Amino acid sequence: MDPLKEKFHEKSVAVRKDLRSLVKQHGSMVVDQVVLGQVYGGMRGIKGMIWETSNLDPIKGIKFRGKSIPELQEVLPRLHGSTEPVPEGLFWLMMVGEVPTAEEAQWLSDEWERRRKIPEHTLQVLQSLPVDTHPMTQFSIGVMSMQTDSVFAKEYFEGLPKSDFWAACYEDSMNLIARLPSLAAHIYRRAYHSDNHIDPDASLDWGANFAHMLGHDTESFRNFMRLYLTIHADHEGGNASAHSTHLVGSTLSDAYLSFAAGMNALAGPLHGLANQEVIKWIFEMLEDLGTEDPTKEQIADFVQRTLDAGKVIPGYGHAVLRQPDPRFVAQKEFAEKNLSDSGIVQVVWKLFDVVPPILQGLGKVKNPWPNVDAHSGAILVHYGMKEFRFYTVLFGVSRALGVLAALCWSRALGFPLERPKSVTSAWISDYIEKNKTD
Ligand code: CMX
Repeated sequence: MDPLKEKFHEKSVAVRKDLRSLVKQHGSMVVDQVVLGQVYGGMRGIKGMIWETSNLDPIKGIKFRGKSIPELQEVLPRLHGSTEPVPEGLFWLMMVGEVPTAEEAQWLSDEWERRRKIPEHTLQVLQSLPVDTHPMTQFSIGVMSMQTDSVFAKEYFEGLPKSDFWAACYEDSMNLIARLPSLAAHIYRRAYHSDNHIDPDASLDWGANFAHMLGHDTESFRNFMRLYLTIHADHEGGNASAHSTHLVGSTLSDAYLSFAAGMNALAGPLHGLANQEVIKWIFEMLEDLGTEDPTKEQIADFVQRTLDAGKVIPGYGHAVLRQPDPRFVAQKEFAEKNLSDSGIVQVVWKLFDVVPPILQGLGKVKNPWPNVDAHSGAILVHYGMKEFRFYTVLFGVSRALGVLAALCWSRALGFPLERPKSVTSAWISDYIEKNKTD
């Protein structure tokens, strides 16, 4: 057994044992109450699932195994002289709750390189699609096409006992994560660089090799990719991509099927697609205003016109957060250090000053602050990666780390089929009638 698998098994067996007695002892304890507004309001805030890998606080933002993004930047290993920690370290942390050593992160990097090759038929499937098929659609189809290699699906068919589900899920998750940068880079180079592909460099870590295969191969961009792939990885379990992966996974669909479901959720404009929408909207604004360097007054006018047209301001607002997203802040700090003279980045910073008071003024937006998607596009444009329809795929590659680590935990802890209760509006009316207090 490989070292991560062994450690994961040891940790998860211990947690599973504790959990059994915990549920036995306290299974009927009330942990939440649900009000009608939540039933009609997208189930916001209802505590109804377990997600071991990360937790989201409305004010402090995301913590991965209890560690904030600045703390991760302190403790996670760097490889090959990188200025940013490598995502391998975060995956290890999410899997076993321990910060890996540089040697352990390097082992994982080598392991993903060993598992990296995507099947030939996946390339053929992609080739059969119109080249302008949205990259997220291609990504999801590409992931689905690799399901032929699912260890879980094969072993389940052959009668795998429940106690070994976790091990097959681990193999699928490791293989899938290892392959995603190659799949994504293939989609990118096919769509935007005349099918001219770049061979991987086996000596590089996962994020740097991805930058290399995309063809934006400076040391600075490699570092941005390492940061990007780390901070987008997980955002607790209730967000749409995580929850979709979890829900589909709870039917014992394998990691490929479950992750593809999550990617289809990420492709929605209220979720991950917002990163493409942000930069598209910024470009429209610059064109409309006829300048690359708009004043704050000009920006405020365009923001107001967007709202008057009945649209949302992409990159702003969040279902849980009530402060600027620490993932936005991490990217801002990276940009301040590495590309503070970039014009497009400065537009993002002006938006940060202008948009929140306008949204606050509407009196209905619960969080007027920027989310993760408000910043990334401008940095990518600065590095020459201007094909914004591709941006959500980058998010998807990163999101695999969190949702697949969590899927391994769900299998190891033996979580059951997810099946919440729905009611009809007629039931609600009846319930109100019966429970009137006056
Ligand atoms: N611009 C304009 N109006 C906004 C807004 C924004 N950025 N954010 C919220 N609102 C509006 C909502 O549309 C809603 O209006 P109605 O009552 O008229 O329908 C009202 O404010 C209340 O919404 P909320 O409770 O503050 O926000 P929700 O939890 O319902 O939605 C989110 C959260 C992210 C979907 C929403 O803020 C939004 O649409 N933002 C823009 C899209 C975006 O950036 N999405 C990316 C989120 C991060 C990610 O998942 O990647």
